[in-house]
Amino acid sequence: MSDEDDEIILSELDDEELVQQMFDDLYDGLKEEIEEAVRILLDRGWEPYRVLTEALVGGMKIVGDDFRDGILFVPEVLLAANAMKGGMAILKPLLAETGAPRMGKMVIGTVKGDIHDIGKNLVSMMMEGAGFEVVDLGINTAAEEYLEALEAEEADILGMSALLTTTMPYMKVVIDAMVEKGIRDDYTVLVGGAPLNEEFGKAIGADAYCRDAAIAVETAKDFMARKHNQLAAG
Ligand code: B1M
Repeated sequence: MSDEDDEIILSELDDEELVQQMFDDLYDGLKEEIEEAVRILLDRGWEPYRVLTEALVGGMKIVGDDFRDGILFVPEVLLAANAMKGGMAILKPLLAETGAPRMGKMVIGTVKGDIHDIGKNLVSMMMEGAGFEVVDLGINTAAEEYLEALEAEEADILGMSALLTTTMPYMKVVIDAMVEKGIRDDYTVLVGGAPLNEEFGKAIGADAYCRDAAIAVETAKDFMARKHNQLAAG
């Protein structure tokens, strides 16, 4: 760390400056600084969800753009991801603290061949915060692992994440395996990830494409409400 950086005292920055500084620190992969800044914003009364979306996700967008443009490379992006995870770990218990009643159970994982997990982790956190039980299968998840977990966990929802155009078709492999096994209609299938869109979700036979974590929560709630109504009617 340079002398110049030493002079920045995060707690002395106003909110706007602090968020800008967090963008820089995320970019530089400075995990401890990100953790400190998250705590400062929380102390100042920011809602955990606001810290997550405005400071962390906002900062990661800049990292993503420069990665795409060849300005940042994998090692730097890994450090940024690590710093982001440090901030997310502080927010996770707070987002889950809503005390909401159990809404349903979701099995989620990033598909086979894909190791991106930040978005998936965010979805898991937000779902837990909304009262869902989440079984996270991690990254690089094969169709058999999804299917086994759905049955073993008696889940309501399958969530799949893919960040690569080369791995998103694997979602169809999983859904086809469910169809083949005759269990497709036993679960709500939600998919998400930056390269996906609504059309893709429909084409592969998912119930819905979720653009972000907040939409995933709303969509999951809608489907659970429909399921309860059907059960009540039948
Ligand atoms: Co990767 N990477 N990466 N990467 N990486 C992307 C995805 C890329 C778009 C970068 C770019 O070129 N602009 C590009 C993909 C291009 C393409 O396919 N068209 C890319 C590439 C090429 C690669 C490698 C191939 C690079 C290489 O090795 N040459 C390699 C692939 C490795 C592999 O998976 N096999 C690779 C590796 C990596 C790192 C390991 C360095 C790191 C991942 C670290 C980690 O996740 N632990 C990384 C990162 C961090 C990124 C970017 C920069 C950021 C992704 C991220 O975390 N975003 C990404 C660029 C970008 O997306 N702009 C990029 C923040 C996160 C909050 O957003 O994941 O979109 P997102 O999740 C959102 C929504 O999409 C949605 O909700 C989330 C929250 O709102 N959502 C869901 C996501 N999943 C959901 C599931 C649901 C519902 C909603 O289920 C119900």
